[in-house]
Amino acid sequence: MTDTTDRYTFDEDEVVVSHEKSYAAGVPAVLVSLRRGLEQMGPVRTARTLAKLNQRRGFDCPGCAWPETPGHRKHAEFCENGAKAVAEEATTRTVGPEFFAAHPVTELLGRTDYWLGQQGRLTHPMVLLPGATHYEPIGWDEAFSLIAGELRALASPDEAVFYTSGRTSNEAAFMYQLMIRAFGTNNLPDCSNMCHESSGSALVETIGIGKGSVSVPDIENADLILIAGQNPGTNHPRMLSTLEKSKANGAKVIAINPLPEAGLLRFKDPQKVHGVVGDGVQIADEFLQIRIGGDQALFQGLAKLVLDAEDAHPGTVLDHEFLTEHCAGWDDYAAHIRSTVDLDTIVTATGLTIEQIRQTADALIASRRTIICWAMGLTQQTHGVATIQDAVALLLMRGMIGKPGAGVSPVRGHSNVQGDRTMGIWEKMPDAFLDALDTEFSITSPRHHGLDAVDSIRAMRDGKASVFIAMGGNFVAATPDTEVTEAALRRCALTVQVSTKLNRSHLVAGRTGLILPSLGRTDKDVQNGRKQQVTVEDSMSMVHLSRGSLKPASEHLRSEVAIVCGLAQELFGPEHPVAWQEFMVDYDRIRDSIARVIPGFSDFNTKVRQPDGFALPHPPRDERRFDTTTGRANFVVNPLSWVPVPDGKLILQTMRSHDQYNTTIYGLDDRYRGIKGGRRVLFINELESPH
Ligand SMILES: Nc1nc2c(c(=O)[nH]1)N[C@H]1C(S)=C(S)[C@@H](COP(=O)(O)OP(=O)(O)OC[C@H]3O[C@@H](n4cnc5c(=O)[nH]c(N)nc54)[C@H](O)[C@@H]3O)O[C@H]1N2
Ligand SMILES: Nc1nc2c(c(=O)[nH]1)N[C@H]1C(S)=C(S)[C@@H](COP(=O)(O)OP(=O)(O)OC[C@H]3O[C@@H](n4cnc5c(=O)[nH]c(N)nc54)[C@H](O)[C@@H]3O)O[C@H]1N2
Ligand SMILES: [Mo]
Repeated sequence: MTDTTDRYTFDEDEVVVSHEKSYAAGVPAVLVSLRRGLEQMGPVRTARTLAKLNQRRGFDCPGCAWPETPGHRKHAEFCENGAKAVAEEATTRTVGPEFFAAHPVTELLGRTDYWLGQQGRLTHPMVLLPGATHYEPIGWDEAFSLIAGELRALASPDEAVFYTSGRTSNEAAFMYQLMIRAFGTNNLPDCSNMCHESSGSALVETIGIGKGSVSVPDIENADLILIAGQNPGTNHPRMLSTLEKSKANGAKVIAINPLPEAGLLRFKDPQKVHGVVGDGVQIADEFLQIRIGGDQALFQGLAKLVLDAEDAHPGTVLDHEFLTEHCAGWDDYAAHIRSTVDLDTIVTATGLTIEQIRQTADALIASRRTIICWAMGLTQQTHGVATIQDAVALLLMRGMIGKPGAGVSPVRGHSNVQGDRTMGIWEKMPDAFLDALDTEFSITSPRHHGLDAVDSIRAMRDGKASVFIAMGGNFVAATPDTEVTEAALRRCALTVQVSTKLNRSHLVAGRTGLILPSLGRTDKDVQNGRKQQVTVEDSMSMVHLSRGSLKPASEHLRSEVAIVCGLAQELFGPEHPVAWQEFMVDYDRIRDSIARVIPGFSDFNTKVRQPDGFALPHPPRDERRFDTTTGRANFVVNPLSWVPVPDGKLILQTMRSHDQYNTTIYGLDDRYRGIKGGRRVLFINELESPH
């Protein structure tokens, strides 16, 4: 899963393997959430925290980007893994100056990611000075002047790189990108580069906006839902409650996955009587156990069968009106599918039977409202963009976008990763955004594009960038090619990590390393005597408030907004056109600026105070308008890619265990897969590969 080299110690004592679970959630899920809460925070804080999770006057769950149910919220609107995410953050354990004095960095490097995370919340700004063996405390002012000094010493602002993880609030993200662009660079890599980047690329080209087009009520009212390359039981457990409603309303669910994941098979809602005593609800009606990397073949094969059906009964299968009025490239696409798709190859590439593929095509043809959901099982394929574009084509053929109960649903990961992009965390924001930013703040943003995560690593490796600043996340452990990334960071003059918890990235520092401890989602944020609240955007473009309420782990923590504004004041001095101090003490002021810069946010402060917040505009969903190069929804012709396997070879896939959050390890048990006491496991199918 994460680190595989012998440079790291492993946690395992004894790995115990038992049977995998055939259902997700249920009573054990409740017990596990309570146990993790009690271990980390004790009874009072556990009760207070879980009561506020995802409630209207509470905080947004830092677990995932699945939306809250609009209207009525259940008393406990969270899941086992949300509770674990909260326990991880709201823990009462702390890591302060004494800890760093006792543990040299070289010793910490030998610890596992699990051990590092278990030590507790960071409490003080810390610095690792050139040549030093230990981190030592540093004041905030001194830290800011150190960073500003290094930034000002660069030959060009493009020699600095500013990373963002997806938990950063809209307000912090907006101020952060403003500071970076006022400084003069677009070097804004983010965790999305490793995550749903391919969804964004595929969707912008096809429908003109890189976001999903459905809402929770759409999912609840669909006829047919395809769930491809996603494991909601572990990663978006609240999605299972929504799917349960879809099923009650008559929806058919087809899961497309090489693994029979527990949550896709059966779900026991621990908040309902039947979830406690019964067998739970069967989620997937059909399970297509696809070969790894075979999804594009499946989608093209389905397109072929849908076309064949149209040919057999002209005018009855395709949505000709939608194709004529709203689409471009259909004729070329249809010709491509007709002339290149060979069903024998599709069967080989997908590992499915022709009957399974035909039944799926029949379901698509019968459905009046179809949604396709997907996540990392598609996005992280080398041909992910093409695969997603072929999935979109299947929907477009039948007019399944911009109407209730139908559309595209890339299910996002980090709880505000979508909002961060909306706020301008992207290395290639369009000029319209930059123009509006410049007008609002009287600055001049650079127009040349910046570096994404991989190009940032290359630039640091090659000595072309030498200051690295991260707003959250764990860059060395999350990016591909750990060794190269570590060497790249060590080459930097300065690395800065704004973090809540200790992780490996703190131990792989540049000549000077800084750790700046920040408030998290659950913490109370008071600026200038006034309690502040932040906003987030979920996977379905709903924007709403989040208010932390817990006493912070230390008086030295600062909010991400305060850290950005404090650094900007030091970097730009008092004469700067941006009123950093005023934004720092009143987040409503930030929202007023966002309202003027970003389309869809007018009256932001008023609208976001409505009970469920508000939905951002989505042209394809709202009015079947497609802001693409052609002004229409585009069919894109992609040659077929799949992964042929030579005889005697197997394909390896990786996945998250049930007890981790990206690089954060909550524990060593994966109860859904029947593994206890270890994470470094290799599952091998005893059946010989048929191909
Ligand atoms: N508890 C918990 N929650 C999380 C996270 C976490 O780590 N832990 N991470 C958050 C983040 S940032 C994200 S992006 C999401 C991730 O959410 P998911 O995308 O659901 O996460 P993965 O565990 O990577 O699941 C990928 C699924 O794709 C399947 N798969 C692998 N290869 C293929 C393939 O070739 N084709 C198909 N069709 N399927 C394939 C795998 O078997 C697996 O079920 O979860 C978010 N929520
Ligand atoms: N090995 C491995 N690599 C992966 C993945 C994986 O599952 N395993 N998943 C991939 C995916 S889909 C994604 S999205 C990326 C994620 O990449 P990242 O976002 O960089 O990684 P995370 O593990 O989510 O980051 C965890 C760290 O964020 C910090 N943190 C948590 N909450 C806050 C907060 O509120 N504020 C601040 N400032 N810091 C906070 C903590 O210090 C914690 O150690 O990783 C990708 N790479
Ligand atoms: Mo992600």
